[in-house]
Amino acid sequence: MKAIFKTMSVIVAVLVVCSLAVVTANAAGKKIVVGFSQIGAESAWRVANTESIISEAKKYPNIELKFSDAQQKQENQIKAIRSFIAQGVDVIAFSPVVETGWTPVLKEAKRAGIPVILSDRAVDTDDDSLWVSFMGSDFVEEGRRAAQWLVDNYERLKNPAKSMQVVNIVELQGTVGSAPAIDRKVGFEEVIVKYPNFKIIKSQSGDFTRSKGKEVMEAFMKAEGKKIDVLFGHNDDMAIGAIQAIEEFGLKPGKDIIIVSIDAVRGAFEAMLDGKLNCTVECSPLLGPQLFQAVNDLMAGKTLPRRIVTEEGVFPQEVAAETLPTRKY
Ligand code: GZL
Repeated sequence: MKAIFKTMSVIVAVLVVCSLAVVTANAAGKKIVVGFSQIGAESAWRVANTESIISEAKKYPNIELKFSDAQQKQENQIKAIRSFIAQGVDVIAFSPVVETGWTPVLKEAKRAGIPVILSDRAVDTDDDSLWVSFMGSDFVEEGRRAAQWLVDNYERLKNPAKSMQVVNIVELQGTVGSAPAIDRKVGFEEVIVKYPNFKIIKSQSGDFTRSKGKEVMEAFMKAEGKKIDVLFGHNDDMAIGAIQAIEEFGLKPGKDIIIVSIDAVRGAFEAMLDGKLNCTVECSPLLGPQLFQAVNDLMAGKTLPRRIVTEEGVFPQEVAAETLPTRKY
């Protein structure tokens, strides 16, 4: 009899301690812990994206952000996600550097009962239950917009007589295997194919960085030189690097070679004001507000939309001066 009483009193004591712990935690306002794996700092866009996420998290006293920078390496992102799982965070969010290779680690997050939000870029997995929402731009549409601006404006910008001849385009692609690089190319070619005189004569990855964009453009100039009529850059940073290569070759960027790129970062507006870039298609990095609104909604038991698309515009050189003062990144 005594033994039973003793056991019961131990169980009661444990229950009291646990419920006190829960009360203390709630009373102390247990924070929502968010683990965010960022790709790196490869471009001005990425730096602005990081700033948006970190500054927005600070606006929520109920949120603790664990932030990790992967230096553009998928293995570092996978390590970070595993670490977030081990720490028992409440939500994992990440911008996947490439589309594939995520299923195993996302299954581990699912087994741990941790919801995953995709920020900026999508993943290619056959199990859509592995993530709850994807927020970011429509990269295919961005590619379409770049090409449509080009075919609508090329004749006005270049020697009209040339407009009836073949227009030679070189393309600086983003990071190989990344959603923006794959989709922007798809969208651009979807439009260009309707205009047979526009031809992509060279296409190579500049990995979304200024330095690589310059290096690849130097190779394009060496191979094709004055044959090049247009540069399509998958982001502004590579286009800005390419501008240096064009000038060092002795040609005028924005005049001898028409340049259209994507992101609409401050550097692109400055290059347009210098007459060296002709158009930038907006891709907003300011995802922090959407992300933490989604986190709070998720933790309040709401169902998130599977897809949250960012609204964006197109900025040609002629609007650069009036637009630049209004830009937030
Ligand atoms: C697009 C983003 C891309 C930007 C690049 O949403 O993933 O990555 O276009 C950045 O500038 O490096």
